[in-house]
Amino acid sequence: MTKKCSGCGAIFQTRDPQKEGYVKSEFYNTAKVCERCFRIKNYGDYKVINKSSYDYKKMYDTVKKKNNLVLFLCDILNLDDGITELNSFKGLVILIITKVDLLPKSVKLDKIKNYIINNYKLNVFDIIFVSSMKNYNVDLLLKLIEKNNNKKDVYLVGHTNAGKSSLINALVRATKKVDFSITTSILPATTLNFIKVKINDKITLIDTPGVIDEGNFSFGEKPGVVKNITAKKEIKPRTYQMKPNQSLIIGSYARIDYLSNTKNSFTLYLSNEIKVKRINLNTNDYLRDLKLNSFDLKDKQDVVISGLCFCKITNHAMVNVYVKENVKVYSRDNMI
Ligand SMILES: Nc1nc2c(ncn2[C@@H]2O[C@H](COP(=O)(O)OP(=O)(O)OP(=O)(O)O)[C@@H](O)[C@H]2O)c(=O)[nH]1
Ligand SMILES: [Mg+2]
Repeated sequence: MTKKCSGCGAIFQTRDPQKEGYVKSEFYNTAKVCERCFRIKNYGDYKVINKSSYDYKKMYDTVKKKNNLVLFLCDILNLDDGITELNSFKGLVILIITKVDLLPKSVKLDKIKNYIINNYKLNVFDIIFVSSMKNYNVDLLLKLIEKNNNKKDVYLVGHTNAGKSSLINALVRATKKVDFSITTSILPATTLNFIKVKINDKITLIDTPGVIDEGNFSFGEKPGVVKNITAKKEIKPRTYQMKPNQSLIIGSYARIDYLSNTKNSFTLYLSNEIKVKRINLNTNDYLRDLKLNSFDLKDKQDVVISGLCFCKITNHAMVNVYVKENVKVYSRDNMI
């Protein structure tokens, strides 16, 4: 009989330590989790498993065709037009915006909800903001699932790292008062296969492997960089009164040059651990060898560097953003 890892969903195997689901043969009968999950949980030590995006897409496409209730998760810091993907699910969809504990408490979530409704044409039943870490709205979500679940199985989908496994763990804690844990981690592609978690006789939650976002700054990065750029606590926004010909240097990752000739206000939302420096644009070429993205922004727009930060800008601004190749950089109306 095949056995599955309760941490990542991979089928156990004893032949290849580099492949998913590996356990030493002496532990095959007793192990609950694979070696990789054991090491993530106990040592924070992560091994990347190379699974093709094709495999992930295939799993995702199976869920799209189902008539079940779907929870579509999106990290509040990675909100972009990728969420319109939820319109291609056949079942009833609830949009879950995760990790709201990372935004300053002063931010009005209703404003973001309106922002989402006004900017994206979404076919959703409801939009809920949650924090699995702080148990914010977890009970409310559970009630919503109970009320609207048409079949037993409820699927959680979304980009890798959106917080699907963490939310299942939080929902289990809320119902069964036990410390349950599917493996979660700061690095992408932690869950490798479907994982079924029975909540009660009427609800079974199904965790799915996240879709990999190749435009996210974390894609292909070393664990050290991912740890540095990922916000773990409430973000302290950093405001800079920008004068013409000034630049912001964001760690060793990106550079924003301000090219307009009036004063302006830039507020950066990013991990508190990233150092930011303001410099004179003309005397320093640091990071100018990275890919250039130019923007002519209207009043009250953000420039977003996917997975790294967003910069809220008050007035019309010409900016040049330098960041590594393949990272999605885009503008949007102020989200906050
Ligand atoms: N601050 C904060 N971090 C969270 C929250 N939920 C999840 N995270 C963190 O986000 C990272 C990814 O969480 P996971 O639950 O592994 O994400 P996932 O969607 O299951 O990812 P894959 O399995 O790779 O698809 C982990 O480091 C979590 O600790 C939250 O509510 N607040
Ligand atoms: Mg997961």
